[in-house]
Amino acid sequence: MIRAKYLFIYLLIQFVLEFTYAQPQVKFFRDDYKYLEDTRSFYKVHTIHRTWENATRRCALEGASLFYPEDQNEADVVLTHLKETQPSYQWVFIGISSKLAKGVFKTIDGLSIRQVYNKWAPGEPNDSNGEEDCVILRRDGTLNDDKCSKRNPFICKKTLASLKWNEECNVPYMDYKYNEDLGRCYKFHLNPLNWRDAIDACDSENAYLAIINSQKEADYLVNITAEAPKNKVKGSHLRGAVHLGFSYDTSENEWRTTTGETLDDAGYAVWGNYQPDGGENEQCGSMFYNGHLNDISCEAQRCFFICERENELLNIFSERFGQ
Ligand SMILES: *[C@@H]1O[C@H](CO)[C@@H](O)[C@H](O)[C@H]1NC(C)=O
Ligand SMILES: *[C@@H]1O[C@H](CO)[C@@H](O)[C@H](O)[C@H]1NC(C)=O
Ligand SMILES: *[C@@H]1O[C@H](CO)[C@@H](O)[C@H](O)[C@H]1NC(C)=O
Ligand SMILES: [Ca+2]
Ligand SMILES: [Ca+2]
Ligand SMILES: [Ca+2]
Repeated sequence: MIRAKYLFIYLLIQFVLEFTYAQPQVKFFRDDYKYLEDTRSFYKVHTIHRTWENATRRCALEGASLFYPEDQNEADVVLTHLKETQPSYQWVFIGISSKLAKGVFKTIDGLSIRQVYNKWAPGEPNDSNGEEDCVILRRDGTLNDDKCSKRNPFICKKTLASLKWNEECNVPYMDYKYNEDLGRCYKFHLNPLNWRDAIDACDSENAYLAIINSQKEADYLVNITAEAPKNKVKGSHLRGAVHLGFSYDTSENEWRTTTGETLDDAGYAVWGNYQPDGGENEQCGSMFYNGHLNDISCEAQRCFFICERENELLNIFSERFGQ
């Protein structure tokens, strides 16, 4: 009898441990990334061609990194995926370059190319004209050094092991915070960017540059702006305002949100004193730290910004669980 009891407890503990450790992790990162079981990683083939630097940056903004094959197996499975999805692509930039030291090829995470897949095409790398520091992977599986300033397609990669899931906001980005009253998630970005790059940064996170739709939302954005550790950020950037998702529509002669609404229709149009005041030099939107709107340069001024995201609980549920 006593034995049976211990056995039962033992089995119960085993069961709990099994359940905790062996719980299958949901293999979902974002709907634009494809999971490949062979390498237990997610990949996205980017069709907008970019320079090597910009490709690297874009992957980082998506919370991923510029793909390079770790070994023959990964080169094979990713090339198969590339050929299936983009049959016409001849090559992609990969996360290997010799930008730091001529002739010394390193991965973006600092490994020597000798430690990873390194099947150069015959005669490569040849550093043609002394201008080739960035590596491309050709569809035949060979590598070539090429100019970093060329615009090429590229692939971003995220390993399953590095995936963290923000349950409240249903995103793989832990720094989005849910606001219950507004039913939205927000992230205060502490890396100052100009307005256009801020648009791109929010887009990279499947979010959008925040749009104020009510006084309550304005109050909340003022609060998260006040709480953000802004003073810890060094370097020159504009202080006192954060970018928001509206700009001047020169064909309509009107300020409109990035979703195409007038500010009044969107639900908030409280400008700061004497704003807008910049004329042609300030055709993008921002908010002073007190919540009042301000026109700002689209390119010249870097400042903090806030991304916003609907929760889309049901969509994400079906995306993650394939229903
Ligand atoms: C690269 O990114 C920068 C900053 O986002 C942008 O200004 C530039 O136009 C981009 N260049 C190319 C070639 O895409
Ligand atoms: C060097 O490599 C480039 C491709 O990056 C190729 O177009 C060129 O013909 C090569 N040059 C020589 C001299 O082999
Ligand atoms: C903003 O913060 C103030 C003071 O902490 C608080 O009373 C108020 O409810 C907050 N407003 C919103 C919309 O979060
Ligand atoms: Ca070459
Ligand atoms: Ca909003
Ligand atoms: Ca202004």
